[in-house]
Formats: sequence, C-alpha cells, structure tokens
Amino acid sequence: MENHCWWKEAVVYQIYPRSFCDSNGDGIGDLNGITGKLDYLKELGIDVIWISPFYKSPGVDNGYDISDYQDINPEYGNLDDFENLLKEAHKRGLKIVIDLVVNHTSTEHKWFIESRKGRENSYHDYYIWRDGKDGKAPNNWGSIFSGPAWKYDDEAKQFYLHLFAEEQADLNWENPKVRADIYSMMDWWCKKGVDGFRMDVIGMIGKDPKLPDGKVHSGNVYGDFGKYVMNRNRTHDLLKEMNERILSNYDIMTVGETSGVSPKDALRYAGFDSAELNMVFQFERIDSESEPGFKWIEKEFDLIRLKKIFEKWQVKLEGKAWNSLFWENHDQPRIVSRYNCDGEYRIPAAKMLAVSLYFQKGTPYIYEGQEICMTNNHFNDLSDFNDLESINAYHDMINEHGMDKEKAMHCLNRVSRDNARTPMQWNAEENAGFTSGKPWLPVNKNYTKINVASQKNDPDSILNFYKKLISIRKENPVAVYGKFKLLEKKNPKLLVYTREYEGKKLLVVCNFSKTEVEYSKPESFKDGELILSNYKDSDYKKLRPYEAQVFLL
Ligand code: TEU
Ligand code: CA
Repeated sequence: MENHCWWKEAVVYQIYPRSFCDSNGDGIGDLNGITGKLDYLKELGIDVIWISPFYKSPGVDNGYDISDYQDINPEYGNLDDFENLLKEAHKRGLKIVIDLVVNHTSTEHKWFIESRKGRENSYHDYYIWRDGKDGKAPNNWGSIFSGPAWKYDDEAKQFYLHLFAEEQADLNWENPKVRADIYSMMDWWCKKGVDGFRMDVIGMIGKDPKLPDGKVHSGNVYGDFGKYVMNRNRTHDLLKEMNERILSNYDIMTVGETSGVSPKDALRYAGFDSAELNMVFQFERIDSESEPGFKWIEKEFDLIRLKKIFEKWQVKLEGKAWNSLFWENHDQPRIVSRYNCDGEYRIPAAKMLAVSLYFQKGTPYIYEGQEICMTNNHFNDLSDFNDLESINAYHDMINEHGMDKEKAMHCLNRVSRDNARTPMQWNAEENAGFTSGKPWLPVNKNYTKINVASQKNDPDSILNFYKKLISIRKENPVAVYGKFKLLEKKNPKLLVYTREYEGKKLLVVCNFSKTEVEYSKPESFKDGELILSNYKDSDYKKLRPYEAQVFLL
C-alpha cells in the first residue's frame, strides 16, 4: 500500500510575486498583496502556495538572481511582511513553499563580491573560476540566456561560469563551505516555519569538475554542456547529503526543477526510498513541443506524442516515485494559447486541459491565472518585453538563426516567458485590479473579459470548474492514489484513461479536438456516475469540441 502523505494529497498554486497583487500602488506585486488574497486561494481549494523568489536581488532575472538569501527584496516588502504572510497562511490551513535558487547567486551577493577579490580570498572557491586558454574561455559552453557561459572578470583576472545570465554566477558545490552555508540558510527558513522548497535547476549542481567542451550541434555556436551538468550521479550524492543534513529534520515538501530529467532519473530523485526529494518537475512534454535545444521553434501539436509521454511517466513511477503535474509556470506560455485553443473554444478547452492532467497521478500545480484561463499577451515590439531570456533570444534568432524581425517577434509572442508574467487579472477595473499604480509590465488587454470578478459568481466559469475539480480530488482517494491506465492509445483526438484504487474507479475522457468525436464508454463503466463535465446535458452521443467527462464507479 502506498504510504499517504500530505504533499501527495495537496494541490499547489504557484505565485510569481511581481505579478500577483500590488498592495502599495508602486505597480509591483508584493508580499502584502499575497496576504490580501489568501481567502481567495483558500476558497479555490488549494493547499500549498509556492512563491517564486522574493529575496534581495538586483532583479536581472526577476529574483532568480539572489544577492541575499535571508532578506526580502524591498520591492516586495520585508521580513515582517513575510512572517505575517506565513502566519496568515497557516491560520487558514495553507502551507507556504519557497523557491530555493542555489545553483547560482547574483554577482551582487557578498560571497561573489569577496570571491572575485582573488585566489587567496576565502570565498574565491565559492564559484567556478578558471584561467582560460590564451585569453579564451575555458570551454565552449553557451549560456541558456544566450552568449558564452563564461565571463572574464577584470578584478579576479579569471573567467567565471554562468549557465544563465552573467549576473548569475554558478556556485561551486564541490566546496563544502558552500554547502554548509546553504544548508544553514535552508535551516533558518525551516525554523521560521516554511513548509518546503521548490529547488531551482537543482539538477545542475553536480557538475563535472573537468568542465570539458561539449558537442557543437549543427546550427549552434556553443557546445552542449548537458551531459557534464544535468542530472549527474554527483547531484544525487549532494541531494542525499542535503536530505540527511536538513530535509529529513522537517515535515516539509520538496520539488526539484530538473530540466532534461528522464523517468529513470526521477526514480532516483523522487523514489519513495531515495532520501532525496519528494518529486521533480519533468520537461519531456514541453521539450517535445519545440525543436530540440531551441524552444522558440514550435512543433505541431500531436496528441499521440503527448499521450505517450503522459503514459510513460505515470507507468514508470507507479508505486515507486511521485509525479508533479503542471501545464504552466512563470517560464512557460499560457497553455490554451500554446495549444491554439484560446479563441472560440477557450472555455471548454481550458476545462478539458485541467481534467486531462489533474486526474492523473501526482501533485497538481496550478500557476496564477491558469484557474481563470488567462492567455498569452500580444507584444508589438521588442521594447514591450521584460524577460532577458526573450530579449537575448530575439537577437540570437536574427543574428544566429537568420530569422527576419517578423518571424522573431512571432516566436517571442508565442513562447516568451513574459506571457506568464503579465499581471494577474482580478477584475475589469483599471489595471485589472492588480495595482492602483502603473504596472511594471502592461496588463493583457483582454482583462475586461478574463478576470476573477467576472467568474466568481458564474457557476459555469473556469474558476468554479477548477474549484469543483479540486474538491472532487479531495473527496476521492482514487483521484490521488489510483493506478493510471491509458485506453484508446491510437486515438488521435481522445485522451482516455482510468484510475483504480481500493475498488473505486475513475474514467477520464477528453476530446482534444475542436470537432465532434464518436465515443462510447467501455462496458465496464456503463453504470459509472458522471461526476464532472465541461458541457451541460452530457448524455450526448458524441463528444463535442474539447468535451471532458469524468465518471466514478
Ligand atoms: O528555469 C530553469 C530553466 O531551464 C530556464 O532556462 C527556463 O526553463 C527557460 O525558460 C528555458 O528556456 C529556472 C527558473 O524557473 C527560471 O525562471 C530562471 O530564469 C532560471 O532557472 C535561472 O534561475
Ligand atoms: Ca507593490
């Protein structure tokens, strides 16, 4: 019998603090803004809130470039505000998971400021410094945010590694002092009462210290560092140490962001007996939807391909490790836009997508605004974008991939992370009720149509559908612990699966197409009770466009 844990039964809601709610009119979301919305989140039925970084940061990567892990970015408030948020959340039975970004720090972190003073400095080995060869970078790696992954530092007279922006210097996890300082920081937050960590690119901390050149794939300028950085054995050693030193001392939830992870890796990271993490985010579905290594060129949607990935992760982790289930986050475009169903069928499609994923086995993650089906934004000009990854990629698309400006702008509009970072749409008033000031990033113009207030009292709204879905999961252990089985494998339009647990069964039927599709339930489910559907009078003989049905037996 699979052991029951609160983090398996929980539904998680992710907040990007900059974009969620501004309480003091400066146009920037903040901690007190989140506190003011806890009742909304409680009513939605979620249990855990994961908040993206709110620590001291110069904001090059909107907080994923941390200059002080134990203090709050004044744009978002102060430590008292955080403690108040935590207290108010706990009062409502809500847990708070914070973002642990320890693959790198900001170059404004005091450790880096010391480290660059030279080799004799006790902090020098907190980062990855190399002399380089004849003034050239130590290897051919490229940064994920464009350009080389090495920056020559005039003070240190060496190169330092930055897999992301040059203002995000990679920490040297081989240095036991780095690990000790990070563990004591984590302990400090746990003693404050936080309920867990989402671990940013944690799959990258166990780098090959030889830092060898990577293979240069055709069309690329830089070498592929993947096998020398991602999901290596060393990372599992380090996570076992972190677990033994910190994680195992608290009843907390941990989820690792592990780009490039396979089910085999996930069994090591999130295996019930691995003593590493509770679960990981896998990106196989996302990676399958664009050209390998170049996310800006998308592939056609393919349900068979998607179903294969769903099934692989459900079956391979069954009874051995725990899945996370997410469509969106602060790095991904809005899913209805990505799947080109944000027009005529936006409402049934949004509900169908929720059913398709969140009745699978694993912990559901809902990203702010997904519950009201916010869509991608429309950006007219490069100057409309805030995200450094997008802006850098635009220049790469033109200079290295030979695109013209229109094509590059089209790709940005489709895939840019800024699509997920336009302010939360609370109502149809100015700035969607997000701020009384000038929003740091313009509100999506469709806020008058898509907002919380217009859905709150509409029984057929997407918001109330999410509430129903979440409550069904809570009322039915089969929805949490049931074993997954994929049906209709070859059907190019329907996703159909069952869940089974302690004599209870669920049948989940999703039409991923905008056409009507003939379908009749398996004989074994003829007496199944229809407990959720995104259309009225669902005794219809066919499945209507994006129709979703959940039956309980
Ligand atoms: O993202 C990790 C990551 O892989 C990013 O490169 C991101 O997925 C990107 O969009 C892929 O093209 C984490 C955080 O979620 C992201 O917001 C940060 O920018 C990044 O790490 C660096 O901390
Ligand atoms: Ca504010």
